[in-house]
Amino acid sequence: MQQPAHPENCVAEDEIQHQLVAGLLATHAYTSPKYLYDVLGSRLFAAICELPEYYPTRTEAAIFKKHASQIAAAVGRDAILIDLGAGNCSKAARLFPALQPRQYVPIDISVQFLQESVNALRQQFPQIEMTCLGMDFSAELELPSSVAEQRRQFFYPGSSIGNFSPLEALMFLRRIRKAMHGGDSHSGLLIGVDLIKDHAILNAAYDDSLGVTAAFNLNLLHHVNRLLDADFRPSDWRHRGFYNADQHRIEMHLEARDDVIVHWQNGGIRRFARGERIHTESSYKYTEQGFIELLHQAGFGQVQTWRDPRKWFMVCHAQAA
Ligand code: AVI
Repeated sequence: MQQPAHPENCVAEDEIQHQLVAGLLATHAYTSPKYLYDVLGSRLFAAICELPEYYPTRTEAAIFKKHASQIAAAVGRDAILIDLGAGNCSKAARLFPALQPRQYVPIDISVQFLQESVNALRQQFPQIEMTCLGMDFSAELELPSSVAEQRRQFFYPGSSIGNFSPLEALMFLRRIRKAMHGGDSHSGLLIGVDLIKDHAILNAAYDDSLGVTAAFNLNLLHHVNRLLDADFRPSDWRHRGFYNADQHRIEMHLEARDDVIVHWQNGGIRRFARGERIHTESSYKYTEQGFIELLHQAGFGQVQTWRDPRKWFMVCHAQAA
């Protein structure tokens, strides 16, 4: 399962608590989207990907399937395929027959989980060398010498780039570009990007009729309770998920159903008035041109794009400039 990485992953426990408290005490309270992904949160996200309203996963998969040979031509044979946030490695594995990489380098926070996923893949694709790396790639992308420097092709599907602000996204893309070193013309990035579209479609994708996204958002409170020894009650809060057209982003919030007082360790306390919100996630949407411009700013050159017939989602391949 692919999870979005966030710059704050992997920090020490007291740093996590400090960051969480700072967000909860801010005038406009917020939490990092990484707190959506405890064990239950990850399962709920997998369920979201199956929802009729949540189009990105299905649409991206259809683009990869339909344009596999063109995408493979852009990536080139014998690549070192570096999968950022690989999870169970399933998205990359579906591309192996078309891409035929020389080496596959899945990267994720938990190397143990990666090893388990890769063990099965090794049997299926014995000709591909597989090197698992456990690291927080959103904070740094220094790859070990076991990853060849030529023909590095980074893979970042799922529109996870949207969970960064545009400035964070630019910095992240620059880090990827830097990890291509001089950038031979065989180095590149294959990335999935969600596009701006009819607001009703966007709103439904993040506020589905079964309430799975609501459960995913509310579950963050259980996670925060464990991390901070806090006393949030999910029943005091309601899910809000909507498109903010001025900011080009989906916003997810938790909104207090009534006046609520929350306590946490060491005497921490926050009073929320009825209707007050905690901002839990943003998911930025791009235009094709806007994202290509961001890639150029980050130091990428030739860009190729593939979209679905409804133009809801885009897969891009960008070469190192
Ligand atoms: C992981 N990420 C790309 C998802 C998104 O669409 O921004 C997370 C998500 N949040 C609510 N639904 C899905």
